[in-house]
Formats: sequence, C-alpha cells, structure tokens
Amino acid sequence: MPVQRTLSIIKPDAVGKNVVGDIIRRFEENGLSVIGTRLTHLSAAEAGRFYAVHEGRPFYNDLCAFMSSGPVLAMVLEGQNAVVLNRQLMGATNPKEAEAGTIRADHADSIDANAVHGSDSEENAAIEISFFFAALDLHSRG
Ligand code: IDP
Ligand code: MG
Repeated sequence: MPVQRTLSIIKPDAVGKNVVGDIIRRFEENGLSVIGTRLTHLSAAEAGRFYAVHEGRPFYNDLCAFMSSGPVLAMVLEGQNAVVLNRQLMGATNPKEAEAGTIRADHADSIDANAVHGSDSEENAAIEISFFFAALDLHSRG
C-alpha cells in the first residue's frame, strides 16, 4: 500500500469537548503519524474558501458558520493508505449512520457538528494540506 498524506481537521465541537487527545490516539494506534499540526480559528470567509467545493449546496452557509465558530486543529497524517484509512476511522458524515467505534459514532452530535474533517482523495489532500501548511511545517518520520 502506498504511503500517503491526508488532511484531518478536528472541528470546533470536538475541540470544545476536549477530545483532541482521544482522536489523535485513534490515528496513532492505527498506523498514522501526525507530521504537522496547526491550531487555528478560521473566519467565515476562510471556512468558505476551504469548503468552496460545496458552495451553492443548502448546507454551505451553516457549514461555514459552524467551522468558524471556534478553534480547530488542522493536522497532516501520514501512513500507508492514509486517505482511505482516515475516512474509515472517521465514520460516515451523518453520525446516525456512522459505524460503531468510529470517531463520529463516538464524538459527533449531528451532521453539522460531526467532530472531524478528512480529505476524500489524494488529489484533494494535497490541495487541502497546502491551505493550512507550508512544506517546511511538515516533518515526515519516513
Ligand atoms: P465529509 O465531511 O464526510 O467529507 P462532505 O459531504 O464533504 O462530508 O460535507 C462536508 C461537511 O458538510 C460535512 O462534514 C458536514 O458537516 C456538512 N454536511 C454535509 N452534508 C450535509 C447535509 O446534508 N446537511 C448538513 N450538513 C451537511
Ligand atoms: Mg468531504
């Protein structure tokens, strides 16, 4: 399996609940390494740029408001098959549909406040990583 990088964001709900450590533990126990971190508080405009792919969808404005409602922890995860592995650990977008034991099943309250973001492809991972990080911010173990 290829070694990949992917972007994870611990969203304002999960940062506010103080479960950052539990979420990172799940990544590390499943073979992903944190190679860059940034705790930041996005403006609504910045959240809108990050989620530009969803512009025009009915949930876009609520999504931007929620993602700018408090601090988020952006991280780059690295490991074998990191993009799909992170999505598996996250669980389904709607926590009601998330498999037991996933981050969203355990920590998400609703489809809006759903604890984590994860890139959905290697191509989007590269774009999303560059939104938050410069190459010098990332420190690979490999
Ligand atoms: P993902 O986060 O699982 O990749 P996306 O479809 O990329 O899901 O949507 C981005 C975010 O927008 C979701 O995590 C969720 O917070 C929000 N979202 C997606 N679909 C809906 C919806 O139907 N209603 C409300 N919020 C939604
Ligand atoms: Mg997505």
